[in-house]
Amino acid sequence: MIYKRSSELFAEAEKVIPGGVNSPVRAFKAVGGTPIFVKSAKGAYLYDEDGNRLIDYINSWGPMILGHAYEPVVEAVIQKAKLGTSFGMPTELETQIAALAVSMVPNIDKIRFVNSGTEACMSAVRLARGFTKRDKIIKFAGCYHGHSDSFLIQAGSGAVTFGTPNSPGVTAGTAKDTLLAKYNDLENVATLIEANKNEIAAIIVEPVAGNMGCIPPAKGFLEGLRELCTANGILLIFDEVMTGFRLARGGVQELFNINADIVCFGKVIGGGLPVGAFAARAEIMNFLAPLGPVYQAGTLSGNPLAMAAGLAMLQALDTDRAIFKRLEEKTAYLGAGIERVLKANNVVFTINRIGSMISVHFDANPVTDFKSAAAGDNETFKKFFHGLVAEGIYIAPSAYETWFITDALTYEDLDFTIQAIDKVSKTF
Ligand code: HOZ
Repeated sequence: MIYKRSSELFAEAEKVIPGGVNSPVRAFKAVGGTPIFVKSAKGAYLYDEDGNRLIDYINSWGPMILGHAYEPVVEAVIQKAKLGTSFGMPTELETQIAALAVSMVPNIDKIRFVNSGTEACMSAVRLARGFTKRDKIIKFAGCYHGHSDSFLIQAGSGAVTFGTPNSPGVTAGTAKDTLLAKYNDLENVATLIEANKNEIAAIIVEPVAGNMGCIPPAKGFLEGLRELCTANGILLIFDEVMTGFRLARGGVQELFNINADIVCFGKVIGGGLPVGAFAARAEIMNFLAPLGPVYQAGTLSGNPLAMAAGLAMLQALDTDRAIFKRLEEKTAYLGAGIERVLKANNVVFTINRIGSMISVHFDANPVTDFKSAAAGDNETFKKFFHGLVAEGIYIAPSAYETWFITDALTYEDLDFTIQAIDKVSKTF
């Protein structure tokens, strides 16, 4: 594949945008080379500025669960745009998407829309602090809840990819209120709670981690967190930015039948437009301004184009009740195929998979937390990544990211991908 135009565009971008990108994980720093500039996308495919076609396994880091340029979403946005793009006043559309989301997700009465997953998690923590009148939170090493100050402590995703899991710029005062626990280790969480009795407002967790590769919760982990929270007056926040409306209609709460106190959304809920949301039962949500004392706001929150895209997406997922099973089957097929060819080529690997999330780790040991995720062989990952790009397949340019499977992928696409992985892994 030729990347002449992408290289030129990247050189231009670097002059006026730090690192040439508006979000660090796009910059290829973990794998080397030049970011690919996208011209357009349709269904399961990306088309770049050099005229190459790539099968897409990032899908905008999750939102495009039904494929790129999904017609009902595109049409909804076009129609809304003709009526005005932002008012800073309430619209009926906001109530429609809120009502639909509340009907799809268990255990929530009210939802507030924001503009990103970062905003959702940041606001959820503020709400939890206001509600419990406590300051501290527990987060897990390798979990990523966006780039807000409280979360950039041993964060996953781009933060760890670039070696800055604890970012400069986060004050010591902020950092001291974020306690760090080990994912899938309940004893560790219990010890932290004991050492900070009556001081912890919330435990925030990706109920299926997706920012150190895909790491499903160990048996009993989420149930244990629920029990610890209930016993200690702590709110349990599920960051379902990746998993919400993806692993099940009602997200992980539905999938594992475990109730969180606050749930955060992003990605799929916006249908590819910038949308986040956080939701809870009324008792908690009524603590938000203008009803309650916890302030949270946004000029573009509930923006009509974003709400139109999100509503069209949720309606599609609500209507097609077979979608999550279909996605799971496609992902299982892909996982089994990758396993077969990597084994045949004597590659050391571990595959983690749940629903339509999957990650390939170049290490023989189980990947269950940040430490085991970080043990993967990054040199092999680099060869894997560039080898796949050369074959017309795009995965995330970092070993710490999850692949997101879209329903637009055909079994022919999956077979093509498995064959490409066979070819590439012979060169390791
Ligand atoms: N939160 C996304 C998945 N790790 C990455 C998006 C980004 O940081 O650009």
